[in-house]
Amino acid sequence: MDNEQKYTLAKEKYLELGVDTDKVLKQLAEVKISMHVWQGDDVQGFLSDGALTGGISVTGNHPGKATNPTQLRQDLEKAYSMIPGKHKLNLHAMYLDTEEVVDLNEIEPKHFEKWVTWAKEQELGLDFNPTFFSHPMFKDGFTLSSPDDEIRSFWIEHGKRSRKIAEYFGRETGQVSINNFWVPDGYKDNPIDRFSPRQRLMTALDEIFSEKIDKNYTLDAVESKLFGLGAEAYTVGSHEFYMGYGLTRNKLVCLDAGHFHPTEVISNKLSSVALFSEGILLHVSRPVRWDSDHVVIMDDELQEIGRELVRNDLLEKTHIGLDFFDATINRVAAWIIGTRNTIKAILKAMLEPTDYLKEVELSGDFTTRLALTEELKDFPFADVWNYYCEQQGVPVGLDWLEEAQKYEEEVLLKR
Ligand code: RNT
Ligand code: ZN
Repeated sequence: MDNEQKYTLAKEKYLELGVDTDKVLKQLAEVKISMHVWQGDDVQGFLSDGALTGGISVTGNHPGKATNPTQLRQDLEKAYSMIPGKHKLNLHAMYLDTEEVVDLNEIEPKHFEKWVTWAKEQELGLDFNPTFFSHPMFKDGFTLSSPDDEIRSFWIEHGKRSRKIAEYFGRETGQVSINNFWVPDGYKDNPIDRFSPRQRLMTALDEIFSEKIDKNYTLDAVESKLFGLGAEAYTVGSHEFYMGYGLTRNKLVCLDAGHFHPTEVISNKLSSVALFSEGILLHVSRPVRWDSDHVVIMDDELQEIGRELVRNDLLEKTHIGLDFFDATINRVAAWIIGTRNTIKAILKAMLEPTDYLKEVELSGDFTTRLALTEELKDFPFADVWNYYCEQQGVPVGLDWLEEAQKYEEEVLLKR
C-alpha cells in the first residue's frame, strides 16, 4: 500500500469521529515554526570567537559545525528541505553578516542584508533577538539592570537598534518579525536588594521601547527565566517581572519550556496568559532536570502544548519558536527532529474531535472523555503525517536520516 492509500484509510477512521483530515492538513500548512539559527553553531555567532556566557551552555563537539554565515545558511537550507511547510528563521544579533567591524551598540539593518536576501529567496519569515550575552559588556552578571550607567546605556542602545533591524525584517519579508528580549542578569548568591535591579530593568526596557514602531512589521516579546548558571539565587527578569511588564506594556509574553520549576509546565499557562496578553511567544525546548535545552522530542509536554494551542484556538495569537542546542549529535538532524516533532504535535492535536470532547466534558461525562482521549492514541496518526510530508515534497518517515547522513559525509565532515 502506498502512502496515499494508507492516508485514505486513516481519513475514513478519523471521519468516524467527525475529523476532516483534508481540512486539517490545510490548516497545518498555515502554521509557521521559527527555527532558531543558534542550534547550527552551538550559540557561537559571528561577533566574536569568545566563550558563550549569560548562564547558558552547550555540550558536545560533534564535527562539522558551521563557522561562517554561508555554511550556516547551507545547513539551514538542508534542514528546511526536510521539514514540511513554509517557516521562519529566528536570528540573533550576534549572527550579523558583514565585513565591517561593528559592535552590538552599532548594528544596523545593513549588517543583516544578506540574511534578508536569502530569506526572500527561501520564502522564509525572519524573527530577531538582541544578544545580551557573550560580550565584555556583560559585566559581573548584569546588562540592562546593571547599576553602572555606562553598561546600561550600551545595552539600551543595543536594544533600540535591534528593534530597527526587526522592523526592517518585517518590512522586507512581508511577515511580522518577532523581536524577543531575554537578558541573563542575576546573582549567583542571595542578594540583599532584589528590588532595585528590577526597577532598573523596567526603566531600561521602557527606554528601549519608547519609540513606536509599526506592529505590522515587528512585535516585541519579553522572556522570563527562573535561574541560569551563575545566576542561581536571583534572576532579575523572572516570570512575575515579565508577566507584569508584558501585560502593562502590551508586549508578547515569551514562555520558554525550560524556564520554570522542573514540575511546572508551560502548557498549563497558555490559557491564562492568552486571556490577558497581547500575544504569546513560545520557546519550545526540553528541559532535562534543568534548563538543559535538549532537542525537542514527542514527549507528553510537547503534545500538551500542541493540544492547548489547538483546543483553545490560540494558534493565531501564538508565535512558535524553538530553543534548544545539542552539539553531541548532527546539528542539522537536531533541527529536523525538533522542528518536525513540533509540527507533528500540532497535527496530532488538530486530529482530535475537539468540539465533541468539549461537549462531553461540559455534560459531565468524564468517562467518555477519558476513554476517547485514550483511544485516540491508537489512531493512525502517522499515516496522515506521512501523507502530509509527501504532499509537501519532503522525505517521508525516516527517509530524511539517510539524506542527513549523506550531507554529513559530503559536506559537514569536509569542513
Ligand atoms: C536562555 C533563553 C534564550 C536563549 C537564546 C539563545 O535561557 O532561553 O532564549 O536560549 O537567546
Ligand atoms: Zn528561550
